[in-house]
Amino acid sequence: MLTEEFWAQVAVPSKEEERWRSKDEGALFKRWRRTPAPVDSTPNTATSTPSAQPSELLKFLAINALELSAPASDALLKSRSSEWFQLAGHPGSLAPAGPGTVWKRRAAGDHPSHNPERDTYEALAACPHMRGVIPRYYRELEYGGERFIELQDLLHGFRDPHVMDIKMGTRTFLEDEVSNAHARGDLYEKMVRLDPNAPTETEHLARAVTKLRYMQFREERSSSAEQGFRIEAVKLPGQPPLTDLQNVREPHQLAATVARFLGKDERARRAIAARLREIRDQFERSDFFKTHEIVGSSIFIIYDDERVGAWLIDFAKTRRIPGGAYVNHRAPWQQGNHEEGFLYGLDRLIHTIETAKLPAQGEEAATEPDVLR
Ligand code: I3P
Repeated sequence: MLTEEFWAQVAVPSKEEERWRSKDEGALFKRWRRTPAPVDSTPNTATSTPSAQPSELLKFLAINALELSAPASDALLKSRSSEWFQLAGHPGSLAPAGPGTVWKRRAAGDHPSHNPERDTYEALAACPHMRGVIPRYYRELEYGGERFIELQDLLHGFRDPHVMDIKMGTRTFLEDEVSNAHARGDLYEKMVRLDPNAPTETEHLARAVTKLRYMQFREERSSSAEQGFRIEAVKLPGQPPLTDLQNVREPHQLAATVARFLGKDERARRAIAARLREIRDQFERSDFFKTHEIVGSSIFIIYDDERVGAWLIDFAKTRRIPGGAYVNHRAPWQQGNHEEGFLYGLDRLIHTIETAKLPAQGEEAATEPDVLR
């Protein structure tokens, strides 16, 4: 069972947390309550029993308090800052389209002719083996002068589900960052929030760190560097998402977090492990992944009382390996080999899920609603 001491050790106050804390808890909690909405009954979930269930307010990587049957509109897009909470990823990058789809904004800095995430979705959607392990890809579109891709809303049809977002890989930055000497104040601030002693004297003086420095600091401080994955966020039914998991590093901490996600649900554990093994099999056979590095991608896992699903998401930093070289996704990274450790991490994630000790029958599952207390 997870203790408050455990969470006190791993939990880190974030801006998001400060935002929640400044609000009335009761009013905030209402944002996660269920609202019935029309449902598309043809989701491409893995080991699921599709059935027409009331939709949740919890949406694909996001939770919103808006009516989801309306098409994406100015009102929906503009209101994201006050009404949206994303479980992980760049704030404001997702908006509900609906019903059953979301729009994802093109990554900042990407040119229309260089849109790796769109290209990756298109390539994987065209592959009979890979199309089942990603959200359904519909189209690219332009709206209000910005480019989006429209994707299946993975949460559509789940009932108040358990959700976990796991960032994959031992390396979470592109190799270009190695030569990027630009030091950033925002990353320094984030670093200090996690560990005031982490910056060097020079970095303290400059009040800035490079992106490479920050990303490697995050990898080392979390489980990314050692385990090849880190849990970015967990959402349990009826509770606000837990996103302050930056210090979850050791195998026992990962196991405890996974146990909290699974509760006593052995059925979910078995179905999720089977689905992840299926994703691994498809990934290993895929020609696309032999020739591409897949940096900063996530595995997104959802289950409720009836259905289980897991998908590969986030391809903004997927790149073809230059010079026709191959990657195996398990070898250690060296500058120039483009390995990112995705499969190294997936092996360990599957092991963690298979071996996490769940609360025994009759034993109380951890129920702390707020990890920071
Ligand atoms: C961010 C996280 C993102 C990364 C972002 C980091 O750190 O690693 O994946 O975006 O870089 O700040 P944290 O999780 O600690 O908030 P990319 O994956 O797009 O590089 P950014 O600040 O340059 O957007």
